[in-house]
Amino acid sequence: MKLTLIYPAIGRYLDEACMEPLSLGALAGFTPPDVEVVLYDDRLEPIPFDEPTDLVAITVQIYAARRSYEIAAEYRKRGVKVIMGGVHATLLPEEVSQHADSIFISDAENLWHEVIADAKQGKLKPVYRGAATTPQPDTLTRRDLYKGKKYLPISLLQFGRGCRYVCTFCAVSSYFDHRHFYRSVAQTIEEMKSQDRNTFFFVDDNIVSDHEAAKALFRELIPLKIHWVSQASIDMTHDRELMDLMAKSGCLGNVIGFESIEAKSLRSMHKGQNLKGKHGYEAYAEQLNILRDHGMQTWAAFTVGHDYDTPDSILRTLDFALENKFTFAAFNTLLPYPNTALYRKLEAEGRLLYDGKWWLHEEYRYNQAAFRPALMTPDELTEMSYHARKTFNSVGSIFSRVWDFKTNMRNPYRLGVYLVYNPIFRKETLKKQGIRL
Ligand code: B12
Ligand code: SF4
Repeated sequence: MKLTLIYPAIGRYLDEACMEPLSLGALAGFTPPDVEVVLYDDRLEPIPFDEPTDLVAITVQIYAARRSYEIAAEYRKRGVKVIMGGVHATLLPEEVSQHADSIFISDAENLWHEVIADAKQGKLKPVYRGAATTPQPDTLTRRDLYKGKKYLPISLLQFGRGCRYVCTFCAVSSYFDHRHFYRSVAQTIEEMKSQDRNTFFFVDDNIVSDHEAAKALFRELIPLKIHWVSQASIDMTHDRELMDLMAKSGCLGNVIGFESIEAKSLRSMHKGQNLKGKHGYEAYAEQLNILRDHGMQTWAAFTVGHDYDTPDSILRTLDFALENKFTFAAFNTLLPYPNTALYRKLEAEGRLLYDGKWWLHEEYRYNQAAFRPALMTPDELTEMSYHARKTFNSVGSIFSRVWDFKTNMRNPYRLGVYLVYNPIFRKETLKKQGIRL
């Protein structure tokens, strides 16, 4: 039997700075060795639709949903069975099942072997219900499938998945029902040793969701002398032992969801964990000092378009990011992902645009507002969020943000990270704005 794994692009966007698709490498790792497996990454190579195969497995995320359905249709036209899984298939199975012979809900670890057995007998079921679970127990990622493709030189892996918090806009919180699951430290280290790089991206939704579990991992990372990045919630700064271990274990920095600098906005999105009982600015000042003292090159993530946001508050958020000389920052237009509390609220208030299904709409473009914001027009939100991204990633900003001797100028390696990745993200910001999905 031959299995073809596909990672769809967003629309027809060709990505010059792609990372290895961990979901598919993991899936290949659960596949019995007698099955031939090939992988095509639509973001960087053409898909050979006419190449013979027995089953096509596509991972579906919301931005790439339209493209995923196009790819599925090409294969099904040729009589090849298609199974779809991933975040979007889990959060919106009714939609995704219209485009596939079979859909897979939730994590695949415990049930993928059944899919393969059924496919071998030509008896694929229409729906498989997996369950949120520990990442990749007793299996390794099939990294050989990434060879020869132009991925960034960083190895992706997962220690944990899920997050204990309940931010109203977050698809991960819905997918995992605010639970988290950890792989054993021993198996995580084994995965790291099974490949040849020493720079890693733990794609955990929140690597510090459980402080003690994170500390156990960080202690074992210290002797490996590696560099790593991940995603983490800012309340980690309240635990000095955690921060010390994080720095000693080679952490360069984390994506941190600041989302907003206004306390009332943070409370309204149920992200009070960012505040530590204080007002936005005040809490962040203290937390940022701790991050800087530990040399963290922070990727600050903001979402703009919350109910208290105005064009002015977006400008203040931009100033905050520039003043703090963040290594990287994202100003994402707040988007209602299906099956989240935010989606349900906006739907109930009649504020959704594009018939409530922006990800399928012919006229929707990447990073556009998809609902009516409370205190500005949708166009103002789209423009201001692009203005913030463009300004933060301008050449002048790249030049002025570098001057931080605790973070970006801490040593030549840190400076290298800053200088290599900032121009890449600048190019991507300008190129991706307004593309078709
Ligand atoms: C790492 C990551 C990235 C990396 C990309 C890495 C890469 N390979 O290119 C970066 C930082 C670049 C990134 C970018 C973006 N990301 Co991202 N990303 C993630 C993250 C944190 C982890 C994904 C991962 O690798 N998980 C590890 C693997 C092993 O787990 P998995 O993907 O869940 O797969 C398991 C199951 O779902 C299932 N499965 C998955 N696919 C399939 C397919 C089949 C057939 C089957 C049977 C099973 C199956 O099996 C796997 C094992 O159990 C997720 C959060 C999350 N928890 O999913 C967000 C997430 C997927 N990203 C998201 C978004 C929005 C984006 C961006 C669009 C952000 C932006 N505004 O630009 C971009 C664009 C991505 C793109 N498609 O081009 C959203 C998607 C929302 C949604 N409803 O679909 C998520 C869920 C984050 C969130 N909090 O909302 N991302
Ligand atoms: S802290 Fe981050 S991962 Fe956790 S629920 Fe909030 S947005 Fe989602």
